[in-house]
Amino acid sequence: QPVPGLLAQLPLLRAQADGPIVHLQLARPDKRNAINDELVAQIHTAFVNLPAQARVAIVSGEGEHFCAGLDLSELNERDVGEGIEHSRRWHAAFEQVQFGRVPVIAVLHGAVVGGGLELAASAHLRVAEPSAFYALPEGQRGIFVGGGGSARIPRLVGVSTMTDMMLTGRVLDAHEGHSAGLSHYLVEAGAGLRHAMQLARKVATNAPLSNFAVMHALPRIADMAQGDGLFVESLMSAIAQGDDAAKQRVRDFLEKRAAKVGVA
Ligand code: 1HE
Repeated sequence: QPVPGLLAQLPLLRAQADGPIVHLQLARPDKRNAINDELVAQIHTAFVNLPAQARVAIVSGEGEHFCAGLDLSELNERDVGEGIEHSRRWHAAFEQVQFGRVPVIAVLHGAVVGGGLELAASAHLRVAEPSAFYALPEGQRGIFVGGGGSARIPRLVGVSTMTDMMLTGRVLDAHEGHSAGLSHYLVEAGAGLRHAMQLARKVATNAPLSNFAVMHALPRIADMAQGDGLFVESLMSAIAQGDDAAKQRVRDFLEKRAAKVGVA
């Protein structure tokens, strides 16, 4: 169903809700979902204003491609100062994707390039279809990543692979991208959204505090020195365990009401 409220008023992002799952679709297919100033602002607005019932978000692209990256038609209008502000707006928007309220699943097909790959890298899970291809053509365009790519993409594929993609313009097909670590799931053509919905339903059944810990504590701990990370882990795990949801789930398992691992 369409999502009521603010999300229904964003013309470049089509929002649909299915219970706790909110699906946001980039809706500029005639421009291959290139992200202009308006679209980046709408991504920001959408993730700040996810409806209260949302427990998971899915991001996909309308048409033949996920996203062609930065809208290059707006690039030449900016001076250096405006360029910094522009990049910071992307950072603010994608910060809400990665460190917002709910886990985000990206469905990737066709071009996942430049800023499109930066958006995909901000999501928590990536489901790719065989048509997906990945590139960072910033080098060819005379620019640099500005949407958080230099911080997020090396954490998926390593600095070395990103260096290759940026220096040589190398395009990774869906299989190469999958092997490199860009997607978690590589599914059949046309099956991306269905698969993402299945995953979303699983993610939505977790205790919200567990999902919060995975989204907010895990990447921060990974960036810490081990001793600091272990200390934060102890705090986070005690907070999660102290929650009623955890106590109930553990009781359910001990009293044989909860599924065993590996049993649907
Ligand atoms: C665009 C853009 C765009 C398409 N900005 N208008 N990104 C790139 O360098 C990728 C550039 N795009 C492409 O290489 C191709 O368009 C695709 C491989 C993505 C798709 O090809 P195709 O044949 O399906 O479409 P097309 O015919 O190339 O494009 C259709 C229309 O979309 C056309 O406009 P039209 O008015 O002539 O119909 C294209 O101009 C337009 N279009 N991509 C503007 N990117 C925060 S920093 C991030 C830095 C970056 O992202 S740099 C990478 C930019």
